[in-house]
Amino acid sequence: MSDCLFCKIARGEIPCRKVFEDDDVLAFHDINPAAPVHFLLIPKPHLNSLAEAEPRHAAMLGKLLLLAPKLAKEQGLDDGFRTVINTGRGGGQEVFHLHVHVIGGGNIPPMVK
Ligand code: DGP
Repeated sequence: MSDCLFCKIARGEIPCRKVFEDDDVLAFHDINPAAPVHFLLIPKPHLNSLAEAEPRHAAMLGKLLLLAPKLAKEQGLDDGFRTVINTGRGGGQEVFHLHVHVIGGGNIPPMVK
């Protein structure tokens, strides 16, 4: 999607503070961090949200989830971290390119009890 913000970041047209990149995915620090460490993991190919994921996306989704703990550890989050995938307007999603938030390093209260 040519006018998608995260596609532009993935193509290097908008700068970001990169955490990790390979052919399939990009991880970069969130511009508005909710905690001392807050980065986003995105697939490079455009997908609006988790609601549009299909069986053919299984490997990509698995890759994002497996990278989260690896990159969290590299960012110093030895004591744990939170992953969030906001999905759709009702889920608080603002950028409609699937992304996994990885958040930690501060006082993170439980979201659900
Ligand atoms: P969400 O509400 O789940 O769609 O979160 C979108 C996140 O994207 C939000 O935490 C702020 C972040 N964000 C928005 N624009 C930019 C940008 O241009 N650069 C970076 N690094 N992050 C951005």
